Amino acid sequence: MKALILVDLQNDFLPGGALAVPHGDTVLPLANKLQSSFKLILATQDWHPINHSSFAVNHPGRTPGETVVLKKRQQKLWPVHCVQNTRGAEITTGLMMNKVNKVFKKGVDVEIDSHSGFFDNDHQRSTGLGEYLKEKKVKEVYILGLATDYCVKATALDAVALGFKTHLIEDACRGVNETDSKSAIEEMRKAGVEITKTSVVLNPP
Ligand code: VGL
Ligand code: ZN
Repeated sequence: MKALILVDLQNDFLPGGALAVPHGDTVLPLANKLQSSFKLILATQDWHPINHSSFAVNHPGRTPGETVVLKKRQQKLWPVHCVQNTRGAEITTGLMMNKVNKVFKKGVDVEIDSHSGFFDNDHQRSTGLGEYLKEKKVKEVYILGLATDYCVKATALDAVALGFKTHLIEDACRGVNETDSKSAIEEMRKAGVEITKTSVVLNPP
C-alpha cells in the first residue's frame, strides 16, 4: 500500500499569506492531478496557538529570521502564521480535499515547534500520522508540498527513519529559500529519499 502526503498547503504559505513561500501556488495543480494515482491521501496542517514559541512577537525584542534557544534547542523565529481557527491556517480552497482521507495537525504545543508531519521537533510527541500509516499497512509514501527546506524536509526524513520507502515529488514542492531547498534535497537524498517528479509518478515506467 502506498500513500500520498500533502504537506502544509495552507493560505499562510501561499502568495499573500503571512509566511508566503515564493511560487507556492504553482504546486497546487500538480497536487490535484497526482491524487488520481493514490487510494490513500493524507494532509498535514500547521496549527499554532496564538502564543506559540516559534513566533518572533512572543519574544520581546526579537524579529523573524533570528534564532533563539528554547529548552536547550535552537528555534528559528517566524512571523505569526497558521494560527488555529484563522483563515491563514485553512488548507487552500485550491487543493482538492474530497479524496483526502485524514488531516494531521502539527505545531499545536506552545512550547515546541513541529516541522515534521510525524513528530514535534524533539520527537517526543507524535501527530498520529506514522501510527495511521502503519495501521493501513502503508509501506511507501510520496511527499509533496511546502516548504521544501522546512516541513517537507523534516517530514521526509522522519518517514525514512520510520522505515517507509520514501519518495519526494520534487517539482510539486517549493521552498522558502532556494539555496536551502537545494541542500535540503541533497540531505533527503543522502538519507535514502528517492527524488522523483510528477510525470514519473503519473506514468510509471
Ligand atoms: C513551516 C516554518 C514554520 C513549513 C511551518 O510548513 O515549512 N515553515 N512553520
Ligand atoms: Zn509553523
